[in-house]
Amino acid sequence: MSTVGFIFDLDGVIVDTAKYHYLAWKKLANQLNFDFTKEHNELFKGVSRKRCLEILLNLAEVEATHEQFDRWMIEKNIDYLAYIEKMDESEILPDVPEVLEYLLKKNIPIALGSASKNARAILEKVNLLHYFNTIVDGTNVIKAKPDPEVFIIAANQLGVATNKCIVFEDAVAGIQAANAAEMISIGIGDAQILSEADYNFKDFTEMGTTFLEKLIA
Ligand code: B16
Ligand code: MG
Repeated sequence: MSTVGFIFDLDGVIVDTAKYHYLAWKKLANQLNFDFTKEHNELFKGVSRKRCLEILLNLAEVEATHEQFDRWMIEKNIDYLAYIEKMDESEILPDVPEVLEYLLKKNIPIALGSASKNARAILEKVNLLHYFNTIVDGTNVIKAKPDPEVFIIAANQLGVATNKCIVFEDAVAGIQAANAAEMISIGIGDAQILSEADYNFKDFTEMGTTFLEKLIA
């Protein structure tokens, strides 16, 4: 059993897929005659697809049958996947490959802990899949963040004690999930929004290997 394990969220930590979620949700919102803005999209970060649609329908004050709801979920995902299809390595956020390479060289186990059901396909598109010892995503998890389930499953699959896991997250619900799992939480993004995190960095360029060494030690 390795002493420590690292768990990465996907959207907002490894790649910025929020912009594609935004475009796909906006298209659906237009059909519902609702003006979906970037501020609305902030509410969707780290939140499951189903919950996003529930929030959108509430905002738009639209009622849907089960069949309609399911159809909109599928339509949104088809539009989103069309954007994902065009992704490549240029979309990886700064210094992510360097951090993954550093951990790999030190034989530190790495997991993905994401709400997305498209996580594996995205990692394949940007050519990072091989770094991950395990992928825990929206296809394996019942309880969404801020529930710690996703990160606890990841720790178990890595064979690392939960209190020896370090989580990188860009969403408040994700930081809360990591804290609830008693893991070390690292906020990537706005430190004010992610104030519940144990540590904060704007992005990985700000972090440096000295900090990683300290965490591993
Ligand atoms: P999908 P993360 C999350 O990814 C996104 O932040 C969130 O906006 C999205 O609704 C969710 O994945 C589900 O994505 O529709 O692809 O299953 O931040 O948990 O990596
Ligand atoms: Mg995220």
